[in-house]
Amino acid sequence: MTEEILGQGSDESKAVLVAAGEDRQLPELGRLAQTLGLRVVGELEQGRRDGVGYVGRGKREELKELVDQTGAGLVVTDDELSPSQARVLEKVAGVTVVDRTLLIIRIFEAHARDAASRLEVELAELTYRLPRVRGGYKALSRLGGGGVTTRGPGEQQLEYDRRVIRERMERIRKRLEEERSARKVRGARLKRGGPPSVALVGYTNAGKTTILNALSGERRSTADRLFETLETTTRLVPGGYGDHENGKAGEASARPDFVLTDTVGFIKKLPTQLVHSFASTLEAAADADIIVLCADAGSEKLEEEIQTVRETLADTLSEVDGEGSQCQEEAVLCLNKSDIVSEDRRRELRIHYPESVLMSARRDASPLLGAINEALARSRVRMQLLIPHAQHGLVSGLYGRAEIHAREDTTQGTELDVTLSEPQAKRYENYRTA
Ligand SMILES: Nc1nc2c(ncn2[C@@H]2O[C@H](COP(=O)(O)OP(=O)(O)OP(=O)(O)O)[C@@H](O)[C@H]2O)c(=O)[nH]1
Ligand SMILES: [Mg+2]
Repeated sequence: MTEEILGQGSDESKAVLVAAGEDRQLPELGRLAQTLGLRVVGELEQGRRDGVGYVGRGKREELKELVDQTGAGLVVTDDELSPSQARVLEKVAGVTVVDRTLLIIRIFEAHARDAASRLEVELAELTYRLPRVRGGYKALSRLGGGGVTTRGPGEQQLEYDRRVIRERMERIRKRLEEERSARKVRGARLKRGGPPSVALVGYTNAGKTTILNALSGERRSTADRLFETLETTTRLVPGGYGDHENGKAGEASARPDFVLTDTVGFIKKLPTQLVHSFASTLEAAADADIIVLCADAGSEKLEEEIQTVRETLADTLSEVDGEGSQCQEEAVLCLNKSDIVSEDRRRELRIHYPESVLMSARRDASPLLGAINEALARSRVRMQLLIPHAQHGLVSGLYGRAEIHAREDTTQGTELDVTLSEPQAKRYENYRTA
């Protein structure tokens, strides 16, 4: 696998990791490296980041020694490097230097399954490559970037290369934009009068796909690798009947169907070039009636991972969806993989996250089903609206987001009878007549 992706000899499967600065994530970087089939043979860190060479001069010398000792063929840094930092580090270490951004881009590339994800990754890579064309940043060509960077050193050639990259980026953006519009139309059609929707979001490897599989009977690929899922998938979760302890079958315990969407996982220090790749995840989250935030209860950085997901959702949504879209908070916090945490820790988690669902999707995902149904029931609000003609945009905004029971155009504006999810209802509160 390594050779396939890195296109190089055996040495380059051995990597030394380097992290500098306050926010260091060496264990996670190690897992990212392993996801690409690399073997971690050494680690080095420093509390301060150096502008010239990522780590200071002394550490750079240490790095050189470590690389020589271990026979590593690759240095992987925990942060994105400027082209000149990469050159400095490469010169000292004498081997290829790959930064966190390129590593994640390569993982996305290896895991992209559908045409849209492939285009997203290509766009991310071109965005990464564009400012690095001049320097002929070695890692790019050696890691299979090839082509454009290796063609020629001449100034004219460089200009030509940049133009080619920009044109390709433009074409990809257009294609993706078209796809996105089509998706929106499709989504709106599905949504009108359709079952309520639930988006499953969370840190990478938290178990989102396992949950989707458990609840929908699907068999999508899950693996103990980061970024296993890159495409959003929506599946119907049939409601059927709940347990009938207190009622006759078919009575009030009937559960409604809902659609569940599995999404791309988030990660700390998400490369900005890849934000676009999360567009459909973020759209799914923005359009869903409720959001389920799924986290790995066994993770040592549980709280940090939950926060990362919340922040990434809030920060990137406006970028992807433009103004006016707002991010809702999760309705359900699901702490998954309870089977791998101790009884003590489970008790602690129950105290710390009293509202959460602590469960193991591997064993039994039904506790989540109950929580989702309750949240859905809470989240729907029926209301009558009068929207003045001047605010007509708000009416079209309702299509795809609301169940519309009746609509009438009057001289004052548009009168509507709708059922909305709670966050959407807040937006329309000013126009409510009943
Ligand atoms: N022990 C245990 N492992 C679980 C549980 N749920 C999921 N896993 C494992 O955790 C790993 C990741 O699960 P996925 O469902 O692929 O996680 P994901 O959130 O979809 O990950 P990405 O698609 O990479 O973002 C797999 O090896 C699963 O088998 C659980 O309840 N208990
Ligand atoms: Mg997944």
